[in-house]
Amino acid sequence: GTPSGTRSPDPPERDEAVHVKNPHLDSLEEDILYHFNLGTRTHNLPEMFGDIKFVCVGGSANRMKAFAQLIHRELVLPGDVNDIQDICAGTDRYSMYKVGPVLSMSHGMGIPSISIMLHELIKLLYHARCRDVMLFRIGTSGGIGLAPGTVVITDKAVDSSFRPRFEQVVLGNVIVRSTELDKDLAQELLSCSAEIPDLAAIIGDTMCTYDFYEGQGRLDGALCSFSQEEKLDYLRKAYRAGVRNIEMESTVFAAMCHVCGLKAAVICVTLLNRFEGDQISTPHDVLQEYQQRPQCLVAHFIKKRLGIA
Ligand code: R2B
Ligand code: URA
Repeated sequence: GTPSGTRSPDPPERDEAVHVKNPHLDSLEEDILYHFNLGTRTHNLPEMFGDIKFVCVGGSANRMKAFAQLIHRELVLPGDVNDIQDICAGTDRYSMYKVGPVLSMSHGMGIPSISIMLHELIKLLYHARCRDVMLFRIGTSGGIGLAPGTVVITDKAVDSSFRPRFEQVVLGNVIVRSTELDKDLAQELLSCSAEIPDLAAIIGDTMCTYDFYEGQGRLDGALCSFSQEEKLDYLRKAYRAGVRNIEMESTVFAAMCHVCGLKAAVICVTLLNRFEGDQISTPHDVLQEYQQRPQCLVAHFIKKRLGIA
């Protein structure tokens, strides 16, 4: 594989190790994962995390706790589901739960929040010497031309101009990174979805924005500088470009996983059809059930990979 010290723009050759792309890291005497309240001196990361094979991330801390409990039940692990502890309890930035080979972690809302979390998560997997790790983002989104409740497995994560790229400002310059995701993994997830009753899933492009309101063409924010017709025009253009849902983290998630040699997938349920409106008016219990759909799909995938489904 590529030595971890090179600063190549290319992804590493496919091997199972987790790569960090930072020549300075190995000269650190101690690496403090500040937002996790973990560190290489204070914690034995290989012992705590070395057996992780599946990492699932999602915006909300409660949802990721529920996912950890679901995995605990589905994998029939020893111990009480109610005893699962937040490993990041020492900080309220993120929540982290480990159940067997599965790590379930929250990332907050938006690119800056998930980006900080991914820097520290990828370093954690590297320090723990994990191998063969897959990452999943399970989340919510606004659908374009789909029945609410549809699960979208992302083909390409695209920016607000429908380009499969993520721009990061580094020392005042813009660096562009590819947002390619693993096509085989997306297909495998789609096949899994067919085995779950009443779960409609498709593969499509996912648009990632920096805002929930104006940034997603909503007419109901505190500010709005465009008309209903202009909004619909933009959503129609997105649809024609292949976009089927809109959320706020997929491009940086895809870009960082790609550079570090991690297989990754994005699975988001649509809460509404944006051609029909902007407000999320669906009853709470229906939304709760929608949000379980990506969790069920990834749980089923993990069970199949582990040979227990
Ligand atoms: C989906 O839902 C959140 C906004 O409501 C955001 O984190 C996202 O990507
Ligand atoms: N999350 C988003 O980012 N947009 C939506 O419309 C719904 C959930």
